[in-house]
Amino acid sequence: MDFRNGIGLRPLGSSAAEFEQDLLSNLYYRRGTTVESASAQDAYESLVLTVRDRLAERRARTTAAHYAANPRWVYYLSAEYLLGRQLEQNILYSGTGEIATAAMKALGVSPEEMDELDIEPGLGNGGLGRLAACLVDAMATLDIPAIGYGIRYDFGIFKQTFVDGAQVEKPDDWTFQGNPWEFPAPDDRQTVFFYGHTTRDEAGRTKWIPGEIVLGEPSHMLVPGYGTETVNIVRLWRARGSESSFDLERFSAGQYAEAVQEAVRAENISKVLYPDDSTELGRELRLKQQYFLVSCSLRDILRRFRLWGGPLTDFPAKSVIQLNDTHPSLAIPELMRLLVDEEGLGWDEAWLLTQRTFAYTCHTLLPEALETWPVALFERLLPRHLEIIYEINQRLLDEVRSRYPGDIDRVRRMSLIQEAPERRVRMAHLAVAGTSAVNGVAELHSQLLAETTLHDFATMWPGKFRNVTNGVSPRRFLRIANPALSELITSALGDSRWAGDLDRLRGLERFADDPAFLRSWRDIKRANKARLGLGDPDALMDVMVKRFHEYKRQQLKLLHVITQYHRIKDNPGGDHVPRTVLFAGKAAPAYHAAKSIIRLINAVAATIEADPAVTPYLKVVFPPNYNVTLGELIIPAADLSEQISLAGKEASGTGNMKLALNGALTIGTLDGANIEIRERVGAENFFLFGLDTPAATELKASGYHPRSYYERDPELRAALDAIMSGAFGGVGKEVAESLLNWDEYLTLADFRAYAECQEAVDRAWQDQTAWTKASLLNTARAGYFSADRTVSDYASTIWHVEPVRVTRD
Ligand code: B1N
Repeated sequence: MDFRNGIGLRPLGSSAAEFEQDLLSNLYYRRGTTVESASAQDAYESLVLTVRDRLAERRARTTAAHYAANPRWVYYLSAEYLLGRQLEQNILYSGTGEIATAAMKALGVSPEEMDELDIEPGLGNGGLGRLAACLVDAMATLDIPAIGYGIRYDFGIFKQTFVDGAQVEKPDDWTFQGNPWEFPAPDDRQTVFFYGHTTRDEAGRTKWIPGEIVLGEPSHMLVPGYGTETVNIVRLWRARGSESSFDLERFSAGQYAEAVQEAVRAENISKVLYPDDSTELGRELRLKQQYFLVSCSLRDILRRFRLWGGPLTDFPAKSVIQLNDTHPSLAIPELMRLLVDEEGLGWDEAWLLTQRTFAYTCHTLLPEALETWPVALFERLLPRHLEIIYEINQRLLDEVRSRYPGDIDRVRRMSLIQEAPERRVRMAHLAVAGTSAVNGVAELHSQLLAETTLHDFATMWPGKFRNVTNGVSPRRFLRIANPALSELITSALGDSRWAGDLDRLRGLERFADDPAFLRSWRDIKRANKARLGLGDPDALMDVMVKRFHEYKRQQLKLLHVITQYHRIKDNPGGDHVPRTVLFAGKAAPAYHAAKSIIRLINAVAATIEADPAVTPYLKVVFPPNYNVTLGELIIPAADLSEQISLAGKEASGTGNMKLALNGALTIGTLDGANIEIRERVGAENFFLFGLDTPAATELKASGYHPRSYYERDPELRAALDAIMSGAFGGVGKEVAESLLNWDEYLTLADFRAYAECQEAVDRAWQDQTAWTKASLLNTARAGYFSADRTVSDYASTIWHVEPVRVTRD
């Protein structure tokens, strides 16, 4: 028998009886229990193992096919992955839907009950983390040999609760019952150095003598492709104390706590996800996390490369490493260190290999989200990397000086080191210098990057800069999240190929004037609202779901809600369009302004709820703890998608895509991917308002006075006065004050245009047939926003990789 790579494995049965047999066997032999005494958790874990085994078998074949092909691999490095629940997706992808349902029935458990026990790994903050999950899903779907690398945080993104309307954070101990989806791989553990100093040996090679040594232990989660045999993985690193971190001498002397102190310190590195999203945070432990991820992953990538045995000069031909923002950008000096110090390559050769290996995706334009780290911290934590960064910088600035003689200011601007007010390393500059491709995440964003934030680099290296517009998984956000609509689409199009080829949704356009079809479409939306259970399913469901940030302008939406409340109060018998306004999202725990907005929303919701004259027309709901799972429930129920950031601030947005795909109409500014959504769904099916980027820039430059808008606009004034006078339980005065005195994101300047646009929304809603047609056209034309398209763009323009098909035998 040939035991290599799963060859010779007994294939797992595809009948219901065989699936039940395997489930029972898992219950008995892996859970050690019987049907009679099995708990729901036992049933769940046995089910997971039974599904997982089917994917593990595909994984073995994938590995065999990949090694045989010896391809160029994609390595995706990301500090965050928001994978969402695994069970339903893995049942779908493994094609075990029917047999798993039958087995659950035989066991006396329901799919809903099993899903409830399937804990979402919240290893990310928001869009950036969910994008990573959508991209690895699409890479597997397109048969691209790829590994995602990340950190296995013990605690994921905090759980949001409300106490008196204020956000209170609770820890997310997501593995308290273990994680049955995960495969530990302790054999592949790596050693990571921190602190210490550098010396030179007789040959002149630099050696790093570390002050702390930590182990990185990997485990992986399976990432199956849809409609293919490929199963890729996400490999997650967990920090552990090294053997020497247990102090036996102290232990013997009875100093038990002191004996494990070092191990505890080591394990803290992967203890918790930092809950900041596009906001500033410069903590030492975060830099340690970043280096931990990078060091473990690069050693693993090199280990895999050595299995093949080719010369190091072929490393870039066999590996492309995509950096998900600057969080893993230490990979650049780390690869230089490995090539120069450990492999003995010359600087120039190592630098060419490094640049050819890496590509960098930038996800922001906000200055406070561009990472910089104090030089002093670097010097202590990563002394050798700082030397390497200085060397990279010297060569970079030599090039700048020779290209632009005498332009001293340009040298200062482009330096990897910011000098004042404090010396700091600019990670985005490092990422641009050390890669061969830099991309933004929507057309406008990529253009603004090249014109503003990274302008000097784009001028010097124009060929490096690209756009790759984001996308979302059609499986998770349509097929799984919206089963009723998926069925309707499948029956209309004749088959379900759209889920793997989203442009096929175009075929729905021929139903745009079919009254019976439109009625079914509308009935499903109504049923999705009823399923969500927040507010009257016949009311317009107006949805704003995303992290809380002033630039996203939840406060603008809130000012409109207060205005609507006043209009209803002033005209109780008026012809008001009933609306449920849904907010959901978390604020970074230290972001006080964002938390104040949350608290004010909850206070306004309570005031409205207590007013029977208003409740027939207006309801504000704010379900806590927005995450992937809750998104899958809310998004299919939305009629209106709020994408109202100040133009030029939202890099892309991806919620905007998920909502349009589910037939919500967008009310939005010309920001991020909104622009591309509008172009594709058609201007007549999109509610556009507000300043565009040049107008916003000009208004700021010419001196912006928010108070003048307050003084000129009676409804705006009434809304702000109500807050200031304590109409909402005395809550939120700081929100109003900040808007009146500062209003960094031009909320008041856009208020009137927004309110008028919302009136256009109300008018459009009165004609339900026309609305439903626009809804259908949003779905039909959203195919471009599939993550499959995004990945195929990366593959052809940046990665230059080819698919490798995995066959059944
Ligand atoms: O990345 C998403 C975009 O769709 C959003 O527009 C963008 O805001 C988001 C530091 C970030 N940019 N930067 C972050 C996250 C965590 C962190 O610690 C920054 N997230 C985005 C996907 O491209």
